[in-house]
Amino acid sequence: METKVLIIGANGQLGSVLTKTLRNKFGGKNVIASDLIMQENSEGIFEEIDATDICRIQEVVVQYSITQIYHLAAILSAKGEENPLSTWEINMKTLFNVLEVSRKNSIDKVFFPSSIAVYGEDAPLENTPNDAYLNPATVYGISKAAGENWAYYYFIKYGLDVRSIRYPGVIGYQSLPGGGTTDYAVDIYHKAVLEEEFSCFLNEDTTLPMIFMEDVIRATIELMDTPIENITVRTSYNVSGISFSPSEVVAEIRKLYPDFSVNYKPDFRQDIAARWPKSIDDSRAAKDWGWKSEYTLEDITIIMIHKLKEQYELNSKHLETLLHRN
Ligand code: AKB
Repeated sequence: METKVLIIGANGQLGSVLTKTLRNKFGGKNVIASDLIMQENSEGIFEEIDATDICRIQEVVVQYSITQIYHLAAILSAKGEENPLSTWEINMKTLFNVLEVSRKNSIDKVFFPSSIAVYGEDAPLENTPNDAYLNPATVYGISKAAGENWAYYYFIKYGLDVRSIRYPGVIGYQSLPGGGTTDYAVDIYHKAVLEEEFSCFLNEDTTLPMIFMEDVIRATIELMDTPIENITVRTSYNVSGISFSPSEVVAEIRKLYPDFSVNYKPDFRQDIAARWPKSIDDSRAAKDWGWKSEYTLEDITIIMIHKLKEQYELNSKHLETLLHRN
């Protein structure tokens, strides 16, 4: 049977890039992007879906004879703390809806992203093992830890092939993150290219696990392509890219922008970051499906600066053309 993919949360930081990759892989007509609203520049097949509405998910799944679902919609760590109960409600309800529709429609494979946010102070925070104790301190982390267990439950009880990765902070030039504790690591590159001062909401020495967009997309596809018998982790796989602190990324950026200026104003996100791992042991992913990250901080910095410069120059040329059109 032909693979037909539904992406829920396709407008997001990862969703927008993953949608393009999956369209290249499976063909445009076989990948249905969805989110709360359709964006003006949206390309390809798009359906508006509020994932808290199970009937709407069911409708789209039947309409397109969907065989795989990527459920990327969630409220992230920092934003989630503004309203813990509604974050829990949204993150869990959307997951249950996806799991239930998938079970009832015999969906082949489901992808559910988890996060390094599932860990807390009781795990070793250096080289954190896949099966370390989980005591998350944010509602986002609690919802991801619970989600991992529900993924496991649906696999054991119903044989639903749910696969998951604990994403580190994702860095990419293609899209912007929103509401996360690791968002600074994208914003900082935008400020550098715009030659503006950067105000960092974390302390300069706060080391966190991060991953480049190209790596995280490849990890997701590799996991989804892995033969079912090789998958031994049914909660979620640790996947590591690189680890760095704000001061380390600043040092890299200053190799290209020596005058780049930064001030540190740690806020509530510092307390979240302080309880997260500094580095991740991803040996289970390496063993089961050959995972290996390909980008260093130096690589990421060079690519981010180059691509963002290109984008800002293109945008200002486009603006000039628009201004002088009449
Ligand atoms: C966040 O900062 O909340 C996310 C994550 C690490 O899951 N980027």
